[in-house]
Amino acid sequence: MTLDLFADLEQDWTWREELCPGAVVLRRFAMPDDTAISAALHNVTEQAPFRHMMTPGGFRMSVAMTNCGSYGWVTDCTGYRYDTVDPESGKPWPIMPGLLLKLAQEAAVQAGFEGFEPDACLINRYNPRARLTLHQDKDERDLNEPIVSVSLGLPAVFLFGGLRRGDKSLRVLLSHGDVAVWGGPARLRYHSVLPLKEGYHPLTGGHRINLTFRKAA
Ligand code: MD6
Ligand code: FE
Repeated sequence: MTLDLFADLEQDWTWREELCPGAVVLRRFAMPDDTAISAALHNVTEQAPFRHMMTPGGFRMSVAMTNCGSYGWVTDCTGYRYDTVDPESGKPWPIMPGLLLKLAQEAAVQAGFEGFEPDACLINRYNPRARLTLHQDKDERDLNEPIVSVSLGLPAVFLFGGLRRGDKSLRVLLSHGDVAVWGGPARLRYHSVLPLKEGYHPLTGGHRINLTFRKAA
């Protein structure tokens, strides 16, 4: 009797929410590893600190960013690109920690995308009021590959739109440990993150951290 009770409880630690064909949120999927993920991220940001990049239009991004993996996403006055080198240091981006790679691959499989081999992990850090304006992710070479997005720390409202800029969007609250995976028919959907509300989270303090794993090259 007791054993059955535990078996039921153990199935409730993560659950899935389909947003639309090709997009799913695996709720709390990253939570069991959160402290180890945080330690791995500190190691990365010691080598490649967070910085506020400039958009091609000349605006300083409110979200601070860095990368790990063979390729890093960068923006400057010349445009957006993936680069093997951190422009701040002139050195390759830090290696993608094995724990992060494994997490991204397990999430991709759970979402129905087999054989995902990410070579880029963009790390976003949100302070209160930081936000991400409406965009599509289309700088990757093979748009058949999904994106795996891990949220840590303070929650944020994610707006998940359609294939055209003006399409109506879905409001999704992304909380600590949630992993969103999208690809296939959802891969080019517009999306944005609303300004972060102030708060405190035991793991990240006053921040939200988001990791997006992609196959860039
Ligand atoms: C964020 N994420 O959640 C920003 N893009 O901080 C993204 O822009 C994003 O979460 C593509 C796929 C998943 C994402
Ligand atoms: Fe995006």
